[in-house]
Amino acid sequence: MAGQSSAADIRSHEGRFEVNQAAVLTNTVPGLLKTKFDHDGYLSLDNITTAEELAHIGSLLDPLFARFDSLGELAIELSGAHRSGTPLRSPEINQPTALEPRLKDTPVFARCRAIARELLGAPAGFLFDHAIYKLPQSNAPTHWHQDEAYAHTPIPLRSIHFWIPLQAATIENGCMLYIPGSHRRGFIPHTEVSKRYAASSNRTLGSTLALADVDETDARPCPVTAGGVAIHHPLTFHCAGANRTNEYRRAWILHFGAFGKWRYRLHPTCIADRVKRVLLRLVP
Ligand SMILES: O=C(O)CCC(=O)C(=O)O
Repeated sequence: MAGQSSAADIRSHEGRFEVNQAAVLTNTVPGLLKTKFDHDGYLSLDNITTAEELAHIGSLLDPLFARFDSLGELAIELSGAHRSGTPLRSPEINQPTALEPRLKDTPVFARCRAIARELLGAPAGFLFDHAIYKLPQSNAPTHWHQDEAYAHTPIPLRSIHFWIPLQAATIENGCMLYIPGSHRRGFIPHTEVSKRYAASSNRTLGSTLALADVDETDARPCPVTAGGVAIHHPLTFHCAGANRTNEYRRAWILHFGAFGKWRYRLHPTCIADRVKRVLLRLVP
């Protein structure tokens, strides 16, 4: 941990924590940041990046969405089947950093990794990213889920997920909503809401999953100012609203995990799983 906590850096407000943003950005209160995150399973920060950098990120992501139909299995329409030339509502591109490596050179990428290190209490490495655009008036909310439901790993995720909107995220345009403390309930089985399809084909690519019967009484909308970020634990119940505005709602999402991909390469359970898969392929 880089510094000592002070009473001035964090204040309790109606039982919830507020963290002094300047202190976070100067890296002086990682302990308090972690306390809040561990308690709620999410937090939001202002000023993690600048308007200029958001414009730069948009200039790298927008061309990918412009050629959405050429991206094959990396491009998915979350609201259902999509054929080339038909309108998109909630397009998602997986691994945009693989398609546009300059995204990894952005200061906000390094800053998220540094925050992940503090929250995990371990060296953090990049695992995955995706970007989700919601078109104006697209009526395509993201269902309640835990990110762990989408992990295809033999061991649970130990990661921190950063949701970076490229404009202010509001209730009207589809900001994230969280259930505070829900990450402490463990993993809950999900149900299939719809199939997912690769861009411009009807080839299925898994399913969109959702938590059934979420009690929304405790749900907290998490609006984020332009330049801010919403951060969550892989078990935190979350969803995002539909975009009911006349502008795009764009978000870039980064996952950093403890020990990065090395955790999966070296963990005995993962090694055993890989050996089992190889053996199963060999057996006729
Ligand atoms: O951007 C969205 O609509 C949802 C994002 C989300 O649920 C996630 O990144 O886990």
